[in-house]
Amino acid sequence: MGFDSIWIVVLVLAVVVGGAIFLLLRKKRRPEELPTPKAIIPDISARPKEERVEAEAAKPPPPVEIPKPGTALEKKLEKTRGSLIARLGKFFGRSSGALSETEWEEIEEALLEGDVGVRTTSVLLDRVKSRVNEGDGVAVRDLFREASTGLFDGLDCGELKLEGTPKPLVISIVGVNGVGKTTTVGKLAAHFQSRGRTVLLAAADTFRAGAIEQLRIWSERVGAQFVTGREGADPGAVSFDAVTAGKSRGVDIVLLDTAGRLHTKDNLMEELKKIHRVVKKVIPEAPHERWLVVDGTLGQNSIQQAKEFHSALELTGVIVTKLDGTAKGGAVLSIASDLKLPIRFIGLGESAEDLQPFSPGPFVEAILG
Ligand SMILES: Nc1nc2c(ncn2[C@@H]2O[C@H](COP(=O)(O)OP(=O)(O)OP(=O)(O)O)[C@@H](O)[C@H]2O)c(=O)[nH]1
Ligand SMILES: [Mg+2]
Repeated sequence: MGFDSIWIVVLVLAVVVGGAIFLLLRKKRRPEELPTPKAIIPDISARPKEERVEAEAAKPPPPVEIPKPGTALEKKLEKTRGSLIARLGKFFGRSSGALSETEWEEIEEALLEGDVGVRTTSVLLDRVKSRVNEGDGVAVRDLFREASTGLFDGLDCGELKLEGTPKPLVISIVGVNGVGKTTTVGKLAAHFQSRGRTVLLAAADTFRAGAIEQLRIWSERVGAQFVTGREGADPGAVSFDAVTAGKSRGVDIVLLDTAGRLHTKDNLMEELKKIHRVVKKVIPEAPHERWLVVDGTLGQNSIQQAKEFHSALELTGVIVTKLDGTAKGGAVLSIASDLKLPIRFIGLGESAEDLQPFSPGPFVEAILG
């Protein structure tokens, strides 16, 4: 091989090696030639259903966004709504058929923590799961909304129809101490008066110092009539006088504000039964309505309480108060479905206008976002 030929070989080698290095570097620098994330995720739509379920379940959930409250009710129920959505929100947009067993368990846990209660949680999950089999494409949120609203089916919730009711209509307000009975009586007076009805308030809590004065202030604030005895007077006698006065004065509605605390719970139930017996001497069908006030911040603890009142007094409705400051609003679902009692009103604050007739649809909408 001559000198020239060696040079030619060296040149050819240099061109080949240089070209190879150039190509290698170029390849590294071209991100578009890397497989795209889309290409990494296999197309699951073409797979059989079982595999699809697993593959969808393996996908990371989208981040949970708690939407800003839109309606006034959403704003008042913000704590309940926030805590439910924080736990359940990541499932809401998903297709119900795509949830794994672990995810269903997570949903169950979230409902229990939201104070929906063991029995109602299992009723809800049964309903939702039975719908899943019908069509696996329905969004989880829609199924829960439907199932939750369904818990109130057959219950005559919301404000009382006042047309054709007896005169006076006697409503007894009962509940343990501090749940908001007196405040609710005041708010109810404002509610009925704004609907053109005359109202008389009876201070039948003569046990607690200050209770009579508290109701008197409410009666003045909302412009309702007021009847009471002296402190320590017999609550039965006060109620008798109030219903008698209501009848003779021709008022539309008499509201009885009763005590929440006595020496024992048995004493309390006996006193309430006695009040109800005594007003029957004036109007045999009275008290026409017996509404239990429960404190919404107590969550599931109020269910047992409500059962005891119901078995002693045959309640006709429930009012849940203080829902404005609690994350336990989910308990409203089980109060209705466990007790099979209509929720009449909900309390959303301390002033007269913070009482709303309860309506299942808007309530469920407000807590599920
Ligand atoms: N945030 C809020 N507070 C409420 C609500 N309803 C009542 N309250 C407050 O709860 C406290 C107790 O209310 P009361 O009406 O005195 O309760 P009660 O059941 O009559 O109490 P006793 O007569 O002692 O048995 C008061 O400070 C009320 O202002 C509500 O819906 N929301
Ligand atoms: Mg009171």
